[in-house]
Amino acid sequence: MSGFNEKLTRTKQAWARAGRLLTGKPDPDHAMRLPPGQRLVGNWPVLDLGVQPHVPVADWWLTIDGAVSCPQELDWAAFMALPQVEDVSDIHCVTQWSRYDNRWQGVRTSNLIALAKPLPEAAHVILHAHDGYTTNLTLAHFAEEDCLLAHSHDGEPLTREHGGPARLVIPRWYFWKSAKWIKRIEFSAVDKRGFWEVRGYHNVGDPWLEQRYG
Ligand SMILES: Nc1nc2c(c(=O)[nH]1)N[C@H]1C(S)=C(S)[C@@H](COP(=O)(O)O)O[C@H]1N2
Ligand SMILES: [Mo]
Repeated sequence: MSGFNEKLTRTKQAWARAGRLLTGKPDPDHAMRLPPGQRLVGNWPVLDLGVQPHVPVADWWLTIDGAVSCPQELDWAAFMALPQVEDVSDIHCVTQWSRYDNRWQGVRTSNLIALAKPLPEAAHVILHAHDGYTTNLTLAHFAEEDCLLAHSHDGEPLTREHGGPARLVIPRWYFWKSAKWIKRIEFSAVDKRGFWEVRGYHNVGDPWLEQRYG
């Protein structure tokens, strides 16, 4: 992969090594709405690797493959023909900003899972994006009912900077798990650490336990 901002990546990798931003106390009971070490923002920051792929819906394809019995190739029309839902959730970014009440529209990941029919050994999911970004999570976490493949936010099509035309929304984990510009969902028997996970970020990323790094 190439084209991403090497300097920015190295800086964040160094922060992970130094344990920077580890400031709060774990709150596994969610006694507060704001996870430890986070601050609430009113705007919506944009985070990427220094490239924002342009993917017209006419050229959009989603591959669902790996350890599944029914691999899928969905074009935009097929994706939009799936049952549509709305879900409101909070964003918690590892760089310490949180944003409440994000109203997402899209298709539940459970719906995509039902289409692809993972094999019994499929315990992990790896998300692949058009900018070369990857991130990994367990199938159980990917399947939570608040996880969406979203095409809209507040009723408006997702902008390019926020991952349009379609991105994952995985609200229970730090937002680096929510891959923008998604092109492939790979099911796997074995775990494969993603872009930030191999650069010092935590493999799980629970904001309530402050699993930023490790
Ligand atoms: N494809 C891709 N997805 C990505 C990223 C990225 O660099 N590339 N950054 C992640 C990180 S670290 C965060 S916090 C969120 C940011 O989403 P936003 O820009 O819509 O706020 O996207 C995540 N998904
Ligand atoms: Mo992030």
